[in-house]
Amino acid sequence: MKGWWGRILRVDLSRKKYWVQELNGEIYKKYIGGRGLAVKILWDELPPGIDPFSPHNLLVIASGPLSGLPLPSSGKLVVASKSPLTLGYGDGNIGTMASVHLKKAGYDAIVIRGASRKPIYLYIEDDRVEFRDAEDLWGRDTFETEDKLVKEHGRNIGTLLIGPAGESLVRYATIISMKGRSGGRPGIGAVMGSKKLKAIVIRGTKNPELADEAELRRLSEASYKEILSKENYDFWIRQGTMATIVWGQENSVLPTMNYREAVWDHYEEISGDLMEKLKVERRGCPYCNMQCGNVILDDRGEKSELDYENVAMFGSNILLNDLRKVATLNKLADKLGLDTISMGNSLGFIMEASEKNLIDERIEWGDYKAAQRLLIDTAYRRGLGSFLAEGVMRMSRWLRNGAEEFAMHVKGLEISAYDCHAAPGMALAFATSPIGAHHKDAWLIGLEVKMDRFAYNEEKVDKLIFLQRIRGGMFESLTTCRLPWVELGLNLDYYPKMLTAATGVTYTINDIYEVADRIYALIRAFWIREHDGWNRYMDYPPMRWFKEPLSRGPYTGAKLDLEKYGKMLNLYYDKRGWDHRGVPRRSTLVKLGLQETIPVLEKIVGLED
Ligand code: PTT
Ligand code: SF4
Repeated sequence: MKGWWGRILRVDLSRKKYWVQELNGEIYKKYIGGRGLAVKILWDELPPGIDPFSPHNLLVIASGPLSGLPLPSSGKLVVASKSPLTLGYGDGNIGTMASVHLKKAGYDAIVIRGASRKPIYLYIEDDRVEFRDAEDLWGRDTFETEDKLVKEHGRNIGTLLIGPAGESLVRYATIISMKGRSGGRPGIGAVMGSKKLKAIVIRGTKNPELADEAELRRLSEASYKEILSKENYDFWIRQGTMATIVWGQENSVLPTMNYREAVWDHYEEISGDLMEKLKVERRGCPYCNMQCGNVILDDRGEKSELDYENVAMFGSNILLNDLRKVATLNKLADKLGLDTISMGNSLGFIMEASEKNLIDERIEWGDYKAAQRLLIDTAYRRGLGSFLAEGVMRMSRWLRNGAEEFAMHVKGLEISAYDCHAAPGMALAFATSPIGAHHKDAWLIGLEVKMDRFAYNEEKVDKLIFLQRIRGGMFESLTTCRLPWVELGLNLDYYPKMLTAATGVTYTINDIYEVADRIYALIRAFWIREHDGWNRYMDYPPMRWFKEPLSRGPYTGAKLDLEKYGKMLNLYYDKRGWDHRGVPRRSTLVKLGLQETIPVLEKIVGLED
């Protein structure tokens, strides 16, 4: 096999055993790698209905045939599990040297089962795997932990680790690497914590055999060069994702006051333009020549790496109009190992619950001190922080009295930073994202602002499926960063060509679409299997966007239309070959070669032809 190793490292933390599983080429052809490999393993091996915190849950660390190779922005990895936040399929994508070292160590993926009784970390060096004591690391933040591991093992390693939030099983704890890269929004860090696994350290020294090295080198040189030649390269290097603050304001999608509004008078105080003036450093993921990690000093003088989502969620969404203070909350989240989007969302939710007298404590909008305290208390599950650690869906069910209408999530995953009162297509993108409300699979809003904003039409559905195939299917299984294509317009044709040059298997873009559709249908089957009472309303965005119109900005009065949304959702299902309950049809499953799901789904929901 070329491009892939055909080897999965299997680790059992309960028995402190490991072994290597050899896989044949068929599974790789069908799923490519990354997310595809992860969902196939989770579907095949997880006992249905398990508690995500039980030792039976699996932690899958999966690379793809292009990740970790010297190709544009390839230093990425998928981390996946059954999510403790959503109880469905959960994954995240993290930029990390662990991607490069995993490839060099000779594995396509690591699959971890069981749980240790005491804190441990894994040290993997090619074929050698050690279970190391982590008592001294447990309780430390992610930055200290990284420092300690580097001191012990040297700089030439890749790390994946958790902070106090993962240890305390905060349902949206993430995995952190390289002091500030984060992955696994749906609580993949908490799964790692439930296994008492503080860190994974990888060092690899080998190179995989590639089908056509010369061609891959040629594609690599050409694509790196094309990236540098792009018109908006300089602006990207200056602002990265932070340019989205001004864009969000101009297009009325900037989440404001827990997604009550979509514009904010103080947006300039958290903008990319201001960030540029404060910038002290730029960072990024391995093998990237368009690095987008913009670092400023926070209000305590510490370096903090900003991205749009983090700033919008800790800025406009909670009405905190000071970029340095926002940077402090962001830095704390990285150190503690909390997802910034879910944390910012949970803060917005609790501020609104306080305003509506649904909780005893008074927490004002924009209260920086309270936000800081709550963030730390969440990571350690202290007092009200323990409530926030459950995420907005669970908090709202507990509070009742209308709280569910302003709990901004889909399927339990908090919405990322785009208001959708005036963006039905993006609302559908959030609602049908395979991990719950995340923009990663389809940032439809970028296209929707150039279309008829209020249309619920076929064009939007087609574009949504196209984006899901490319972003959620191709990039998540290759596994490389999608931003060279999304932000700078790198020619998409490079990717099937690189895939073919690496593996020797000929892939056209249509072959990749088919893999993507297979991955989507299998993830959907996983959700249906794991969720009692699956129904189409799990594919709906929060009620706030249907019921409470915007009261400010160019789209004052805008809200979503329930009936039109339902029709657009049906169209989406039809195009995917799913019935109007959101269940893949038998014929679709057969066409995609997912026969193994048929008896299971037949028994749970019954299948339509
Ligand atoms: C991603 C989500 C995002 S998406 C952001 S900012 W973004 C938040 N970043 C967080 C952070 O930082 N610290 C923290 N404690 N929590 C955070 N939560 C949020 O997590 C990220 C970049 C970005 S920055 C984006 S869009 C792109 N995402 C990609 C993706 O999903 N797939 C892919 N093939 N390429 C991508 N490229 C870009 O990567 P999740 P990262 Mg990420 C600090 O993790 O779970 O997928 O959620 O990994 O290495 O930090 O790179 O405006
Ligand atoms: Fe990482 Fe940004 Fe480069 Fe993507 S563009 S690989 S997120 S630094």
